[in-house]
Amino acid sequence: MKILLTAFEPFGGNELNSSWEVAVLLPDTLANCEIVKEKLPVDFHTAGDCLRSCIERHSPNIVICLGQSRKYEGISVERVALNLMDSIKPDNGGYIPSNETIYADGDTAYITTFPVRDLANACKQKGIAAQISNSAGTYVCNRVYYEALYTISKRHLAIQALFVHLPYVPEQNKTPFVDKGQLVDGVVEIVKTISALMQSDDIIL
Ligand code: PCA
Repeated sequence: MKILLTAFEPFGGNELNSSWEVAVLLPDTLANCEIVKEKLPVDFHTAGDCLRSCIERHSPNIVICLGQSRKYEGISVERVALNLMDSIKPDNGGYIPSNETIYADGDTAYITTFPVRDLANACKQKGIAAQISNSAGTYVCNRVYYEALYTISKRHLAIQALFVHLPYVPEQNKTPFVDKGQLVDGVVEIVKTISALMQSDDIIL
């Protein structure tokens, strides 16, 4: 199986993005999966197209998108993507959307088909702080998650997608932060759990 794993470039004046710092430390193969990594721009106008072309180029079975968020002290397994772009801060291109729909022909929201509670629990069982989140926000991470779930739904693709938000890493000198190794272990646990699910009959594509 092939996993497309995306993470983001830095944004909002940060020199690093914890999602990419963690992505580069993940192995290229794990639990019978090949992991292909791609860095996405923090740009409302290009991030969606970028994600979609990564899906077309790599034909993955699974898409896992990582992003940075200061909202939680642990790993946040995101359940929902909203058909909405709304921000008070600019993206890296200087754009500030206000209450904009992403796709007029898209659902109000898409929900991942992955069992988010099981994935958060898999992390917790290894002593890694994790929780479910029912909103990936309305900034670029949500934009990318929406693109993944919209594309899968509209094209009837046999792919499943998940978004995972990570807190800062200590090198960023911001709070909340979690040790890089712990975040890597958490994402590894999520990949292992997903791989086991996909190879059992528990998820029917
Ligand atoms: N976090 C932002 C966008 C890029 C990132 O890493 C977000 O939560 O929308």
